[in-house]
Amino acid sequence: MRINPLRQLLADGKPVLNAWLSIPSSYSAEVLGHQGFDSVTVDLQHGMIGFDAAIPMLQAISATPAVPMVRVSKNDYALVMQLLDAGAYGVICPMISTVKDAQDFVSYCRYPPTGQRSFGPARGLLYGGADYFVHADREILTFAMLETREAVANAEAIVAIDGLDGIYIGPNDLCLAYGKAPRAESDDPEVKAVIADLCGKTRAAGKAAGIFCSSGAGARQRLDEGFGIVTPGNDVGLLTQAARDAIAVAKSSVAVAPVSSSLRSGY
Ligand code: 3PY
Ligand code: MG
Repeated sequence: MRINPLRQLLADGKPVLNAWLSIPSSYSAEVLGHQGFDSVTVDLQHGMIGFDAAIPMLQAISATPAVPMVRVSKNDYALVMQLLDAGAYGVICPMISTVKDAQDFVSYCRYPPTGQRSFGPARGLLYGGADYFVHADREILTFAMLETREAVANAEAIVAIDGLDGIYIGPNDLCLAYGKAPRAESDDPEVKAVIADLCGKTRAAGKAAGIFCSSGAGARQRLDEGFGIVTPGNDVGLLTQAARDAIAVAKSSVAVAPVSSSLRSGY
């Protein structure tokens, strides 16, 4: 089976940069997959993406060096399995608040006797290889999103669960849980302390600590704080910022540095 390079990067303490797709386009997926990200996540929770749109996106990512991942819309047996069968090599599951939530999620991703994943790997076989079934439990990564007060209270027990590879903090929902305005990089001392505590507990358990960020600078800051897997903004955020920057530069009368040669064509 094709190995999952993220597992090694995380084990070696090397930073993992994970792109995040909310535009339902195989072309966007392919473009981002070629930009140097270690993985590309198709977001079925807040992205404008359903299962049928996710399939060509996973196919497109498969044709790039990046590892195809998904964020599911909820902790759902059928949906998690369908996306694994569609070739996802990692699953990020939102709103995991209890040990039972996390155990259920992990069990959907693992074949019996460890879990309750049903057999029918479809695209998983094409992407992973003929021996997919033998090694899938080893290669497929599971990340629980901790983003509620209940999750914070249960964090130590959740990160200790066998088969859970790591957490992926949803900082916006975490802000809401503490009565604060949603911000990926909130300055609120209480939210900052909770995020640092979750990161520390996850690392102490030998698991990967991931977090959603709003920009490259935000991602850099999180890596410096000890996170191992970060998302430097989603596709819409990157596109929006790039468009605004381009407009601002075009309107300014100040001479600017030339764009890099690979971008000169405009593509
Ligand atoms: C959050 O910040 O809550 C997320 O789930 C990121 O998408
Ligand atoms: Mg969230």
